[in-house]
Amino acid sequence: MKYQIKGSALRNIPWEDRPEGEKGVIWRSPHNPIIPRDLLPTSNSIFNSAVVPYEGAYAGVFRCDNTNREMRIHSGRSKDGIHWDIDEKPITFQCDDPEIGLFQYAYDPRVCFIEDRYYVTWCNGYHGPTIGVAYTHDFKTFHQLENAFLPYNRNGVMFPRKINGKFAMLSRPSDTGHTPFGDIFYSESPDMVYWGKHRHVMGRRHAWESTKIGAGPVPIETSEGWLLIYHGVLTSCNGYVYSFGAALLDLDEPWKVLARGKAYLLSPQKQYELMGDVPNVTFPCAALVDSDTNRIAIYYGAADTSTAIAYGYVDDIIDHIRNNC
Ligand code: BMA
Repeated sequence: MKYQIKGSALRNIPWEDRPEGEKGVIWRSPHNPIIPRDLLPTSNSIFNSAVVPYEGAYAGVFRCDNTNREMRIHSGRSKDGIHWDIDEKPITFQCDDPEIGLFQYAYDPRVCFIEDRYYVTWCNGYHGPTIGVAYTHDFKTFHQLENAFLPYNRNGVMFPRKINGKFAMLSRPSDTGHTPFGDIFYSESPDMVYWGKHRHVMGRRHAWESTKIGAGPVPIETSEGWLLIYHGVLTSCNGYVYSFGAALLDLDEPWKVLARGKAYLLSPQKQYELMGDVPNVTFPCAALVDSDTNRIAIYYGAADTSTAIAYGYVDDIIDHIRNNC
């Protein structure tokens, strides 16, 4: 291994070796999609979801749009990170303030362990989309906090530790619609209530991300900087195409981009990515890493319909970023 990952060993990380003939930096599971759209009796689709190691196994928060086509997030558990038990009922948040607790919709969750608890951030309906925040210790009771930002915002992704003594989050200011623009920003908070010191991190640059970008999984701390996997969108004559790529951010000042891959890591190419409720979407929201082997398993939503997984090595992704700047 060339590079160090800061974090724990994860011996039971989901893994399948690179299939013969596979040329990409990362590769898909041949068993994709690992979570089918109809896993729940009332699910129209299960995608753009977040998983974390939990008590020797895995837990997660899943975007399950229901057969009313309402967007909800559900808690789930898994022994192996592949086969999931997802609660049939959506998460109901405990919240002291009825103004914040008034639920409209929830989608695209991320989960981040910091210090002693798991923080969940998601796209929360509050007079338009903004970043909802909650924490849980057990994936049963979820305590909702203040929304992090004013509407309109999406893709709120926390860093897994305080940076310079403050909680830190990436986000992507947006609009009420499908947002034909979008750069990634950094904000910090002393208390998970008040967010400020906003910094521009990066905007659109390469062809595959020429319309907008948004942070994906929780950034991974490495000896080379924060590894950020992010989605990028291009507008084709047929609509949006969602791929994902990677960048390295400075460890102490994460709004400074050290390097950014020119080519995507993965783009919609398989049937389950090309066809579904929204065609041509690969949308990563979580990654598991094993600091002993530098293996990474990336979870991504496929065509706004099902959930898929891709594997690789963090070292190869870092080399891809640097060799392809
Ligand atoms: C974005 C979000 C994502 C979705 C994507 C493609 O704006 O709504 O949840 O995957 O569009 O439809």
